[in-house]
Amino acid sequence: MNPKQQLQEIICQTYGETIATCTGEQLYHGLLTLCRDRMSQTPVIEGKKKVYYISMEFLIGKLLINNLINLGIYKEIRDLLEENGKCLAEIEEYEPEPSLGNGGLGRLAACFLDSIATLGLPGDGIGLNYHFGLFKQVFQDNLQTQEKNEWQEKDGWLTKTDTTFEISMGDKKVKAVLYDISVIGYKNGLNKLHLFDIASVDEEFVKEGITFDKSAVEKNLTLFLYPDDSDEAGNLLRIYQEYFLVSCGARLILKEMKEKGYSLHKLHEHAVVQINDTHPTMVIPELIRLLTLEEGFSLEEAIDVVEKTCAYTNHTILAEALEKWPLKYLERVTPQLIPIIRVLDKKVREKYSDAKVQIIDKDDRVHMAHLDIHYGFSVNGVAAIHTEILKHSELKHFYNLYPEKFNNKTNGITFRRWLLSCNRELTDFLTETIGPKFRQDEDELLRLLDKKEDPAVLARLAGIKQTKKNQLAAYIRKKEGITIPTEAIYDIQIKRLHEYKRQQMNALYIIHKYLEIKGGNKPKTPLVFIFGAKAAPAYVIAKDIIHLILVLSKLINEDEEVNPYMKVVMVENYNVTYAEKLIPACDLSEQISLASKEASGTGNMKFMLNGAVTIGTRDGANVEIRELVGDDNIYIFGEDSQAVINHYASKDYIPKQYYDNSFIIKRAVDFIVGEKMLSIGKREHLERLYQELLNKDWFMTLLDFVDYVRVKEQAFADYENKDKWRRMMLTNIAKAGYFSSDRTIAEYNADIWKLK
Ligand code: 26Q
Repeated sequence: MNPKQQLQEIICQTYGETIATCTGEQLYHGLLTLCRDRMSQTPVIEGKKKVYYISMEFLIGKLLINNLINLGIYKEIRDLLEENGKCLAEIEEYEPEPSLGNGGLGRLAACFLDSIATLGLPGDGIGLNYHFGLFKQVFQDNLQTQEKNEWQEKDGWLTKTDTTFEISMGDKKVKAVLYDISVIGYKNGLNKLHLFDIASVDEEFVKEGITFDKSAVEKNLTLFLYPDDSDEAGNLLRIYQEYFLVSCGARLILKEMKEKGYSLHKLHEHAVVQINDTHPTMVIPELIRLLTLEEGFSLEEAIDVVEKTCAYTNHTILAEALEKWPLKYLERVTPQLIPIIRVLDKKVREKYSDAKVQIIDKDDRVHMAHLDIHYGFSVNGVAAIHTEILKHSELKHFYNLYPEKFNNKTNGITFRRWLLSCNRELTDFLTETIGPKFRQDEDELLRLLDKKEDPAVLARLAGIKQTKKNQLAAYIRKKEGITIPTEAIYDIQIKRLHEYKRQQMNALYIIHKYLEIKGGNKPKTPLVFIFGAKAAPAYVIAKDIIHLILVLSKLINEDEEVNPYMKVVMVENYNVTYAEKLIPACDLSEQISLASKEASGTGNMKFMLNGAVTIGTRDGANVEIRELVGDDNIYIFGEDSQAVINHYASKDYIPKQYYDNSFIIKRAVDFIVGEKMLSIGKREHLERLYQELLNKDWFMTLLDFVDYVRVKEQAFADYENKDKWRRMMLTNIAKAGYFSSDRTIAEYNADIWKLK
């Protein structure tokens, strides 16, 4: 049956309605039924070797439109709905967004699942089924507060399986239950995202906001995803979650291997476990434990097989994000792993005397990354510069031991979600202009370069950007109650709030601009500055920065003298769904992390693909974007990573000196604690931030600020040259093919997984 007829039948049978008469919610559920039915008839991807992508996070976003696209029935369904006066975008509003990730690392895992299936490779995700996921952000009095995020539906994508395991953690025992979400490749077969839960989970356990008794693991284990800076009390719970994930994952892998009739002695020929940052590192000792204890392996052989099966991806060089768990915590949560970790540590000590490469350090902390590097066969960074920093700086002692293990896999994004789904207008235009092949072969985008001097093509690109800005402005008016002009430059910074990402530098620029306008220096085209960012609940300075931006937004948007020329919006509860609306509307993409600190970034790639021009530092994948588009099609500023690394080494960066020596820095920084700000904002937060910038500024905002202002002014000036800007847009889109996660996954497969 064709999909149109099938949907009509589903709606008629379940609701006794037609497509024209049924409600949006009924249509949503009808479409769910349609997709699930078609997916259940899609063949599972098979092969003699399979990758297990094990991760604490899978930030998958809404699935309806993505699944329609990958099933190859999107256009038919959209047309049918339109014929009946319905709109898919409105129907999508009924779908809750699963919030199973913090940010980049989780979203990358989701893009990878899409690409693995699209390339027809056998590969499943293994993660946790957090009931309330990452918190929902709510602004109150210009401050972030946190609430639980209820995303699970009675009738949704998640299906309960009958796979269960008993998991022991110290004196606690829980029953694990497996839930699955089907992952369908673009016009290809089916893989799975396996999400483990506990049978005894108790949703009623949550009190105010997101507070709950952290000790009752049998009830709370899968309630929340831990935000990226845990407080003391949360550390143990985080370790319980990590161990639960890996123990379930390891059992599932061994179970599947046995079901397929493979010998576990050849595990590495049939399975590869990709460890997404150090969070699932305990899968290594857990696999060794299960193989020795339950499968009769000798310890030597178990270690040998596991070492050949596990591969590790590093996503960060921030010291505070590298997991080092106190041995005494692990003793409480996973006493059964301690003897194994000790053996693994001892074997390293027998071979290498260097204290820097030991697994257990002198303070009895277990360095999870060290475990991965010694007992995995591959270590990869996520962008060229990041891998170079790992090899020659952060992990250089390991690189000296195992140069052959190190490799780079520059991140990518799935074009199905970040182009086909979020930017229909651009997709249709590209199809018209360069043909449909770019959907499966990203290099085809290069053909757009032939049209660089074609005024009609350039005008169409500008027209599409305008359409997306109009749509975004309407959405922001509805969601945030803020009106932004549509004939304006949209400057957007959306990512987790972290000092190293330097939202505070962007905020200082906004102050600068505000004061310039007050002084009569008005921009030709109005400027709209948009932010979206969640701060980890315990990250004080990050929350102060949110306060700064929200107060600026109030002050500026209400100032009649200035608001015709600029507006500032911080969207509430930024998530994947919001990103899909913001990215296509962007003119200037803010990628301004302190050089050396952003491992890769993936938002930068999404913006580029949608025709935004980047303003950024020479950090992460910005470096590769710059190489691809050339200096004329990107705005680069600030000191490079080597200079930054040198500043840290010689401890010679003193922010106060920059403040004292620059009028524009001093003027902007002082404004934070000036009368105007204090009349709206809270002194405690603004003063703390002011002091931080002046006396610490660990991520060197003031170091790069003057150059940032210079380059940003240049970008805004260039925007006035319509042809020039449009050609930059076109070049960015055309060169974005390299950042398809299909390319990234093909490289993982060729160099690490070797599935076929
Ligand atoms: C660690 C310990 C305890 C609790 C939480 C954590 C924790 C959780 C999440 C530590 C780190 C994260 C997330 C890291 C992350 O998202 N990294 C980003 O990964 C992207 C994909 O590779 C890169 O593009 C980004 O540059 C990188 O910041």
